[in-house]
Amino acid sequence: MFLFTGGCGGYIEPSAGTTGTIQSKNYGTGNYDPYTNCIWIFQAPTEHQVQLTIDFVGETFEGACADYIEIKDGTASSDSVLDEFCGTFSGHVVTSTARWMYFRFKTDAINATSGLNARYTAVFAGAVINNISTPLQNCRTHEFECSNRRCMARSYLCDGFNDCGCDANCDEDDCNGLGIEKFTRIGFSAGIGAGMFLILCILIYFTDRYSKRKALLKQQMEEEKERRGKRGKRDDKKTAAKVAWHD
Ligand SMILES: [Ca+2]
Ligand SMILES: [Ca+2]
Repeated sequence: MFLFTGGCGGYIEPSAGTTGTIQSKNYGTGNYDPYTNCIWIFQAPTEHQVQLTIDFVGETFEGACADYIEIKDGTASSDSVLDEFCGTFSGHVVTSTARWMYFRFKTDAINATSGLNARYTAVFAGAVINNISTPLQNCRTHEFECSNRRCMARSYLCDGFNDCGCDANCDEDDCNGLGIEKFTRIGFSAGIGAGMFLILCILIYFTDRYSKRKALLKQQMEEEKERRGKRGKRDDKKTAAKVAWHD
């Protein structure tokens, strides 16, 4: 039986007697992409190891790896290095110590070549390997589980960077193509909303102040009118009294 796994990164369970293939983008028809970060996690059946046979052409620059393969002896980037290489390899065989393998294809910003073609299978090793290396962990409730079974903080979702190391059902998938722009747009909208709210508050403040001032003036005018009315009545009584005395 033969399986082909396309795309960038994923979770694969190889089995004995079955061979599958993973490839970098455009393998056989062109060059891989810049800024590639593809991570495959393999889990073989109990008492089996993961085995890869790798064909690879990756860019080197001044004797150092620019685009490279990194293989860890477990499921996490923190596990011990099993193999790491760039340049040209054909039929390069790598076997995990235990049931798990972390496989990463990473490239820089410029210059690409034909890339990666690797065949995977599971080989029987016996019970001796079962408790070696890091078993696959379940993600915690506050984490996002990538399709390659890596666990990622939810703050890494849709931030424009491929943190999971895969493209389908991963942290930058289903973001409506917005990435960082989405947050810029949200920030811009929030800024406009806050500005409009501030203007509304200022308008309410001055309208309320004007209404109170108008009511106070009206009250003062009525009080003054009332005072003048009382004073006028007193003056009329005095005048009437003077007239009576002269008479
Ligand atoms: Ca490159
Ligand atoms: Ca991300």
